[in-house]
Amino acid sequence: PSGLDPVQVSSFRTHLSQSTRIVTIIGAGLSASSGLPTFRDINGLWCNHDVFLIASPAGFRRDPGLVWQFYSERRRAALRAGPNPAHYALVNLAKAKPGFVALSQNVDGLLQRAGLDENPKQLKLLHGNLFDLACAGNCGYVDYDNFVDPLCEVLSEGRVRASVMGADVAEGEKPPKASALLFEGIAKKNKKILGEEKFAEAAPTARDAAPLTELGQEVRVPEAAPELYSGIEKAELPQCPGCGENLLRPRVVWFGEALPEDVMEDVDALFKEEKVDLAIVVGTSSQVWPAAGFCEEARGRGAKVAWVNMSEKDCKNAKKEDWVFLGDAAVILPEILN
Ligand code: BJW
Repeated sequence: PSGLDPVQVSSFRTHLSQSTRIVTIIGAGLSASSGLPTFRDINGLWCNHDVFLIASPAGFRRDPGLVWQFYSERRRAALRAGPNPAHYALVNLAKAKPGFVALSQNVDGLLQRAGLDENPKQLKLLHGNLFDLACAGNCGYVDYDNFVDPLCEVLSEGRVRASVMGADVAEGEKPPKASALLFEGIAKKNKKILGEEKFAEAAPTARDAAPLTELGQEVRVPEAAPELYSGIEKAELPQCPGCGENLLRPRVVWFGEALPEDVMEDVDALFKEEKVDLAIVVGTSSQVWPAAGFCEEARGRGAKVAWVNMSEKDCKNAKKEDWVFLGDAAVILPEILN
């Protein structure tokens, strides 16, 4: 039992039953109960990594081996996991409501495996998919639904250097991080762009990341400590069969990269519509843009908003008229949706 307030659940369900256009904004918390770590929680994926060493084009150029090791582990973990009751609750809702659409930041394929990809209009993948590969250059080669594991010998299970996944760090000890170096470079640049005063006011995440996209230019990744290199040669990594010149990369959206154009067109069209009845924000820390802005876009189209999250602080943008359901999405969604 979820322990939710029955009055809240009942008023939500009444509104749900009257809603036709329903938008869900989805993050990593949806798959937490499937055993996949989230990004920013205490034990999350970034815990032992620097975001920009892994999830940026500059990070990939710096050490594609490190990035590929990280994504190989993620592919394996996602394949071994299965959809949980939260995924199935969303799929059931999608079947009952043709106007349902999921805007998902997740790349793990679990919503598709639960059955949501039967209607492509109902699933928009904002940040790509771990199982699509693309040329890291410009040749345009894409390999969809590639579930091969390992993709090459050097990416076999167990070959991932322990330090990459943080496993060789003794308990209570901090893993080696290049963030000081990395952020120093980025921060210096931002200070120059923003000016001392604005820089001091900016949130740490915005100080570190904003110029990546706001100015449409890339941050140079400074040299990181030697222990943060994978030591893997490019020749050992998956090569693009399209051009024979570049590496393949996971077709996910990294910091500083634009979201897929077709997906953004669909999202723009959605928020130009006359009316959205209901927005449900599930398992996201709402820190990453542009997805972080979608809830307010929906509100601007008249939507009532519901939040489903383990943490109250991640519902900080909730207004007093919103529904806030705190707890595990895998418990809450089946209760409130089906
Ligand atoms: C549970 C639970 C349970 C746990 N039940 N809940 C404006 C201001 C400042 C910066 C920017 C800005 N606009 C853009 C930027 C820059 C940047 C950005 O947002 N930076 C921020 C850090 C500030 N954005 C971008 O760069 C984006 N691109 C872009 O804007 O392009 C513009 C452009 C146009 C033209 C040319 C060029 C550019 C791209 C963002 C890409 C993000 N990529 C990643 C990696 C994807 C691949 C991969 O998976 O590895 O996407 S980063 C990572 O964060 C991943 C996630 O999808 C994303 C969101 O994370 P999410 O899902 O919210 O996870 P968590 O861990 O943060 O939260 C989990 C939540 O679940 C928590 O709330 C828990 O409490 C909860 N939870 N268990 C319910 N059981």
